[in-house]
Amino acid sequence: ESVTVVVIGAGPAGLTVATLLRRCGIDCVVLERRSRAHVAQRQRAGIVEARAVRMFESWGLADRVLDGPPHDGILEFRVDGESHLVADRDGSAGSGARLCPQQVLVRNLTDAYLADGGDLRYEAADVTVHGLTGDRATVRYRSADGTRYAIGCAFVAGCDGEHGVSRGSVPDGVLTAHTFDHGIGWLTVLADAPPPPRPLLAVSPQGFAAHFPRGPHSSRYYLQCPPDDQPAAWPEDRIWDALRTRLADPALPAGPITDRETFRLRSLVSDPMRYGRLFLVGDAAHIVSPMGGKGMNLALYDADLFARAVRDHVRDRDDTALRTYSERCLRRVWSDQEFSHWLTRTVHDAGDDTRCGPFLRRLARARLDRLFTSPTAAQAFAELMTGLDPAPDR
Ligand code: FAS
Repeated sequence: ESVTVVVIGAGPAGLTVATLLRRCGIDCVVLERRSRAHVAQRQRAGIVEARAVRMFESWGLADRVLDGPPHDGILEFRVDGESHLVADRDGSAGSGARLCPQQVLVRNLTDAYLADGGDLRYEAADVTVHGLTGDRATVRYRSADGTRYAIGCAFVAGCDGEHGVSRGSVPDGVLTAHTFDHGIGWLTVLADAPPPPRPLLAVSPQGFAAHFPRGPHSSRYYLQCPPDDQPAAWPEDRIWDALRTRLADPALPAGPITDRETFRLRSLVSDPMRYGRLFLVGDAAHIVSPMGGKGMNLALYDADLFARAVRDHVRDRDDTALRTYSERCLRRVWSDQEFSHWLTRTVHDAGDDTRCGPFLRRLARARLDRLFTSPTAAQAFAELMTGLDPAPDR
């Protein structure tokens, strides 16, 4: 078998790459380790930022792949129970963010890709990558019935997330991994409980909490916890008590909890995001803490750049975009890492100062005060939330 691109992974990155390539008439195969049912139910991100919405519009895909109401462009910060509404729309003409849960986007991309005749193979096991610096690469895998395949390709899109095989296919010493650990834990909870009218970030002396919409009848909550905490330390009563206290909302309605997990807030950036014929896309290249909702949106950004670069190569015999892919993606990655880091420190240091001390707590409070009172600071915040780059890609 031989195709132009083999895509490893059918999450937001892989399916966006594959769907965009199909739009360009470029042949590709998607190899996904898990079943379609498993991938379709994985609930994570909940907002497609304005830049990504406009990206899908530019490909004529927005109506097919984006569901969910437009985000009204307002975030609520609740500091010690006091509410502050902050715009996260930058005022530019054009579509704003959409409250489209990640699993809905993934399902719609899957349908669009298959409807366009896309080749998507689930339960592809033992994927390995070969010949990345040769004339053609080869991707090998074993299908669910045990048959072994080898696919020749011009490019491999490593869209297999943080624990995939593609980044590991790069020889030692080529990639630099930049990592940061905030020393902060989060308990994240999904519940069939009424969503808030808008995303809510709460700062309290007991620690950070957040309440985000995840569809018309679901909510995602975050609760700051010790970095090594486990879900078992959080029985339902404790979860709802902590949320009502930190969100300063004693009447917060509860609901059946459908998922709970704990994780550490940390970041990872792999540099470069390319090795020969392998291009790393999304979480396979970078991890950002969910603060600011940038993880999935960065995956969509990378996917768009990669698909356009392959289109330029195939249609125009122009490899400029392939050569600059890593540099251009990393410029955006570091900008979003910085924003997420700033927001993470601000909303955590401003609350519980047992972790950071009173001096850093005062700095964080000053940053919030500036955000709530300075139109310039608010505009800078809104620009970063939309993902719209004031200085278009170089
Ligand atoms: P993914 O991990 O989504 O997809 C990788 C795919 O590759 C998976 O389907 C996997 O099965 C497959 N795969 C792995 N190894 C393979 C192999 N060897 N062979 C074949 N296939 C393989 N981001 C936001 O923007 N906003 C948020 O609010 C947000 N909240 C989050 C909450 C949680 C609890 C978590 C864990 C993440 C959150 N994220 C959020 C980040 C998250 O959404 C990721 O950024 C996003 O899934 C990245 O998409 P992909 O790069 O496609 O990686």
